[in-house]
Amino acid sequence: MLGDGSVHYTVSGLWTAAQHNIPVVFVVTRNSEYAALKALSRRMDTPDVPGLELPAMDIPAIATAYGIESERVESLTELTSAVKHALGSDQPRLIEVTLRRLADR
Ligand SMILES: Cc1ncc(C[n+]2csc(CCOP(=O)(O)OP(=O)(O)O)c2C)c(N)n1
Ligand SMILES: [Mg+2]
Repeated sequence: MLGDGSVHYTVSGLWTAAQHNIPVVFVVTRNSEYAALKALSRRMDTPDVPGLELPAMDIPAIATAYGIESERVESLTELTSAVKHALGSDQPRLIEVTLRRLADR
């Protein structure tokens, strides 16, 4: 599992999984923000840090570009079914799950 921001730090993992056909299931939580960094900035009393929004990013398309089958799910039921399907596959897959943003913590 990785966040929609963190996926970019480790994007080469998609390439490795595709090249070696490793049946990893990547589950990406999509909240369209760097929530951890927002929380950190609040804790450090540095409000209005720029660049912490991640709008309009098509992460399943990034997986497709690396040759990995992918899908986007919107509910727990869809996620459960997608993960079960992916775990039964002998190929890597990426599932993006859309999250509701929680109140600022
Ligand atoms: C290579 C690397 N760079 C920077 C960080 C610091 N870091 C920890 S969490 C985070 C952002 C996480 O954002 P996201 O993946 O979208 O998860 P969210 O907090 O939104 O759930 C960053 C930059 C890190 N852990 N590793
Ligand atoms: Mg995020």
